Amino acid sequence: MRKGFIFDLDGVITDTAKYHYLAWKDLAESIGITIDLVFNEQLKGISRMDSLDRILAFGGKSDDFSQAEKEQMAKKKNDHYVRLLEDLTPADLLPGVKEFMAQAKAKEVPCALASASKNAPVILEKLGVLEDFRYIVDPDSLAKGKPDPEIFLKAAEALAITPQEAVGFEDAQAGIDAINGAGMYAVGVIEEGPLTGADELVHRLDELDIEQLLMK
Ligand code: B16
Ligand code: MG
Repeated sequence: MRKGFIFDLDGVITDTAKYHYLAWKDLAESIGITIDLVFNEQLKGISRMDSLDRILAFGGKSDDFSQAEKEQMAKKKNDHYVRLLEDLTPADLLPGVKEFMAQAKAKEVPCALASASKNAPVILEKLGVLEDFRYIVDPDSLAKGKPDPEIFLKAAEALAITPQEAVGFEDAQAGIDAINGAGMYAVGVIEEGPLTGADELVHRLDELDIEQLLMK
């Protein structure tokens, strides 16, 4: 019997990946690295600094910058990303999210957020769903990012449920691997895939029957 839901943000609640991509693409261009949408798939669910490391490795420039320069680059990307978030509204919720969250609320299923994004609280507020989450994991409190299960385990603990009582929702492979590592039921949210290891795949959250999901 499942008792709580733990959601990823980008790709599950809203599509901020397109803004992350624009901001990273600009930053990468400024240091002579060209990234494309295929490469961008590898950045989904990955923390800001780990994303930068992957971009530098992709461009063969892993050893070209000091830690201070890397932090400056990550800040520049984030400032750009935050500007792109300014116009976010509830209309930017992914299809089916509002309906699914309303059902969870009606059935009193507690929800938590397990996002790698340090911008998550601001994004949830702009989307008008901040109140729907009982707990948001602070990514700064984590020793390891996804695919490590830590972020999902922290969320379950905060909801006072066991991992076996939790359902995790993710769009990225690193996230599905984290949910599986935590021993939770994994729902994969896909556009066109591929995503491996999920217990169930959907295109939008309101394809799910909450009663059946709670019985898993
Ligand atoms: P920030 P999620 C992740 O969100 C994004 O998928 C990933 O592209 C991003 O680098 C990461 O958040 C950190 O975001 O720079 O805003 O702290 O999928 O875990 O909700
Ligand atoms: Mg995601």
